[in-house]
Amino acid sequence: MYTQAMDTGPKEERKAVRSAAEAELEARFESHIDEGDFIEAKDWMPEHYRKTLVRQISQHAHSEIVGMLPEGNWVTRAPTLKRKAILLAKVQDEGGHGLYLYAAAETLGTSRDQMIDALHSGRAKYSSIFNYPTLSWADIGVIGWLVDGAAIMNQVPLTRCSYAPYARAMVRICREESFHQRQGFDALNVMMREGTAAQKAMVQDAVDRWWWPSLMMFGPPDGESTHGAQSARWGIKRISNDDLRQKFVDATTDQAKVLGVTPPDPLLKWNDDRGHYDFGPIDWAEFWRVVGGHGPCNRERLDARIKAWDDGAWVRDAAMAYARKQTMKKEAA
Ligand code: BYC
Repeated sequence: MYTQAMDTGPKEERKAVRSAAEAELEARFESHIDEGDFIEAKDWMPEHYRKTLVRQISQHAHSEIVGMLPEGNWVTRAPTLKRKAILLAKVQDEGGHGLYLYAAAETLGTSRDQMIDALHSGRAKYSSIFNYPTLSWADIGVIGWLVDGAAIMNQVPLTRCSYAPYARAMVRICREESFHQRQGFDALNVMMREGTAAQKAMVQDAVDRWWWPSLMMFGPPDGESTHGAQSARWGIKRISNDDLRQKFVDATTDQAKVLGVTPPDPLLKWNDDRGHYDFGPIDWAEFWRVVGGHGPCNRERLDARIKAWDDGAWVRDAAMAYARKQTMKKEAA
């Protein structure tokens, strides 16, 4: 007699067998994580770990390529040939970082087209920092010093991230980012040492506008971080949002003294007991407004990316046609 009960028996057994096998795989994965081992693309991983990585790595990739836009605005207006060559190389590096990161995310089974579509449709995020305008040449120096400085602080721990393809991409990216930070500091240092009073004021104005948004780059406070605890458990994030932010404030406050600029925070003060600088409250309402798409340049940035994607369609088509032709030639030979 054919009954549903008979039908479900073997299925239930298969499910039980599968979940026992999965439980074993999960236990092995957890013990790799506990021992601090790296997870490779072909290793078994829980679906939530995969999704967390795709989210973070693709958002990181989007940040790199959207991050090319505010700096790209100044390539034609760099004050000297030397500064123009440096800026061109830096913007090109950011494009390269985006490509390593898209490639790392692709190893998790998500296609480049899916990631780009998520960016263009507003489903994926990119760093809040790139929704602010670059109003003067000093902004380019400050992006190098503060924005790349914050990026390095956040990204050095990612070279030890448990997912090996991401960790490997980060090693190369961090080497380049440290040059980016140095060139920004150097450009500001020249203006502060040899510049006119107007140039020095331009640097201070840029610091005033970029200081707080740079502190926001590390994400919401630990108590409000949705993914922080789980990502720490999995060895994706090695240092929490607030701890990284504090390290950044400590390092840059001393660098600001060397430069001769003043961070726009009256509460910024060394605390002997803590062994850190205390700093004032961050405007988290502004952060969430920007993350939610309502920053000064969100629309402009997204429109520029979508236009670049549409305008470049013929290049992608031509490259694919060429690759197909090469394959056909090889097969015919
Ligand atoms: N902007 O649970 P949380 C660069 C979102 S590139 C926007 O703490 P998580 C450079 C977060 O996504 C710099 N959104 O998240 C390039 C989450 O929302 P969803 C980029 C942010 O992932 C060119 C929600 O808030 N660096 O430096 O555990 C030129 C709750 O947050 C932001 C990276 O991407 C933000 N700032 O921690 C120059 C580094 N912060 O996704 C320079 C890799 C948080 O649930 N990423 N959110 O919708 C990370 O390390 C982590 O993803 C973060 C956030 C620390 C950023």
